[in-house]
Amino acid sequence: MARNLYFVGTAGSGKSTMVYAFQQWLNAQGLDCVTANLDPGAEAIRYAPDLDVRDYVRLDEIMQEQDLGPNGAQVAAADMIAMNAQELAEVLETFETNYILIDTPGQIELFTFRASGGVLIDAFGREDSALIYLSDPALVKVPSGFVSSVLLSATVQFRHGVPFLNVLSKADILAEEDLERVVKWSLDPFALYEALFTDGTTPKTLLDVEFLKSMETIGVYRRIFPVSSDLPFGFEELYSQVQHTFEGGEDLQKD
Ligand SMILES: Nc1nc2c(ncn2[C@@H]2O[C@H](COP(=O)(O)OP(=O)(O)OP(=O)(O)O)[C@@H](O)[C@H]2O)c(=O)[nH]1
Ligand SMILES: [Mg+2]
Repeated sequence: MARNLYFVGTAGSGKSTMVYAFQQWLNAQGLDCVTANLDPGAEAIRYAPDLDVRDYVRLDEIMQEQDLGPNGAQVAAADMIAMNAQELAEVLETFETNYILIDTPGQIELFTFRASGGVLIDAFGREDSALIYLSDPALVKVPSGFVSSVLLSATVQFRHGVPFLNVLSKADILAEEDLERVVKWSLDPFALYEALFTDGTTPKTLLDVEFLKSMETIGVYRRIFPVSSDLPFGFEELYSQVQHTFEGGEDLQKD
């Protein structure tokens, strides 16, 4: 049974590039995988998707036919894709492979807040699924952004309820010391609390280390694994975390 890896993250966080780069990396290790594009609005993608939702639903056509703007059309498209979930699942079942790398729509709310995300996860096999959440360096390099990203990832975890990995995307654009700081924040809520305090932009009422610790307790505050699709680096660690996730269950992912 193939394992489904969903690449999820805010717009432009590097999902499509990571699907491409991770496929290259897996193939270079002699490991087989297929790719699936669930973004009907994708324009140029570097990998050649083995399953492409654009063959079923076209964003430009929906915009024209239903007289919608790009966001309204994305919402309509998400619902239409859900109607095709069974057919898409049957296509995926024809591949004999170990991993299916699944690229999700640009805006995270489409996959997270519309019903279609869960419908697709169910159709493709929920028990064989994991989410790879991409944190964007532009957001997480400052402490307030880091907390926002944790909260957003918690939203995704609550919504989908499948095993979860936290990746720092585009890690090559951060200076070494910034990278180390972000990783440290992901390991130590006290370090993050201190940084929030020093930064001074967070309202006092929100500065509460117990709040950060409680996110750690319930398991939504996770270690972040830096990955660069450009250089590339971090894929070996990502792959080993993916294996832990499936072999060791949820607990192994916590730090
Ligand atoms: N430096 C650097 N840039 C990257 C990396 N990965 C992606 N990018 C750049 O980030 C931008 C967005 O990348 P995409 O892969 O399209 O991101 P996405 O999340 O699929 O974007 P949408 O689907 O449009 O939301 C592009 O300009 C990429 O070249 C990386 O590892 N390093
Ligand atoms: Mg994309």
